[in-house]
Amino acid sequence: MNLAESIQQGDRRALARGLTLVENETPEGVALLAALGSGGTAHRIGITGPPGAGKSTLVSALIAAWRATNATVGVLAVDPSSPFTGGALLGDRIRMLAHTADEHVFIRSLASRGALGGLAAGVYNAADLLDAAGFDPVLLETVGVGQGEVEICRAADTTVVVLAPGSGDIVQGMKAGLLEIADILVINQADREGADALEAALQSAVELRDAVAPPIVRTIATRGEGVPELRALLDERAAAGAEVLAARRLERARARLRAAADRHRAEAFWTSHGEALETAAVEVAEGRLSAAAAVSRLLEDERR
Ligand SMILES: Nc1nc2c(ncn2[C@@H]2O[C@H](COP(=O)(O)OP(=O)(O)OP(=O)(O)O)[C@@H](O)[C@H]2O)c(=O)[nH]1
Ligand SMILES: [Mg+2]
Repeated sequence: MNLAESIQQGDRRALARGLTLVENETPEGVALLAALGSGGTAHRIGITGPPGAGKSTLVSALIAAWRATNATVGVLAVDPSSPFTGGALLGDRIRMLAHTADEHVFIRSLASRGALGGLAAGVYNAADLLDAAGFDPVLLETVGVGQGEVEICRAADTTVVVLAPGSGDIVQGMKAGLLEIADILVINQADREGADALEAALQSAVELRDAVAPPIVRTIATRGEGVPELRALLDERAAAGAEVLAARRLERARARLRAAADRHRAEAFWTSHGEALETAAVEVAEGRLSAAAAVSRLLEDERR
């Protein structure tokens, strides 16, 4: 049996191997995705928000809710390389361990390799593979602190932004552009002081958006409270949102093609002009040439 067939049979070791291949965009990975067909039917849900908001706890509670109705759930947790969140990973693993014995749940941590374009492509491919392997929904957990994470959320059909009272989350969230990308806003840790204030702040912030204001849901992930409501909103979107999701998918396909073409072009460029870069770098370092002029020259060389 080949790898694609093993994955279709539900072989988890084969799936893990396949994920490594597609994540790194190896030729075998490309062939594997082609052999499996594109999938494209799973609801891809991005869960993002500031560090410690309770994303992993919420993901775990959502898994339990979906498992109760026999859904098969895939999770991609994008490990942040940032040192102040790195410590939470072990906790994540332990929390999620509750589900790892379940053959209808597949959880994978994707390492952040620094290069954002590359990481985003790896996440898209991994989501494709889980989708093609029959997981639905596919969840993507990322820490929403910067543009890179926002980028990864484009891999999702639906983006859930998780905030918690206090700790200036709202300000942080706005800075990272989180409110603009939210399809659903979650106020987690609603048992803590400041939930009302956060909700009021969110209400007035989302009213300023051009688009339809996203629903706001309160949860206490540790106790599973509010999770059925959140799940209902997600299922509703998956069921009724064919047009919404189609538009999102088209946007995603465009972004992926663009990124792939950019990478391809850049690679071809540096393969043929690598030496010219070195020469120009020396001139820029010695102050004989501005960086902008160096770039113009490299591009001109390419046209010849
Ligand atoms: N009081 C309270 N604590 C919560 C709630 N949800 C999560 N927590 C706690 O908040 C802490 C952080 O939760 P995580 O689920 O690890 O948060 P996270 O957003 O995944 O964190 P990072 O992955 O590090 O960004 C943990 O100690 C949780 O037990 C909640 O609803 N109420
Ligand atoms: Mg987490």
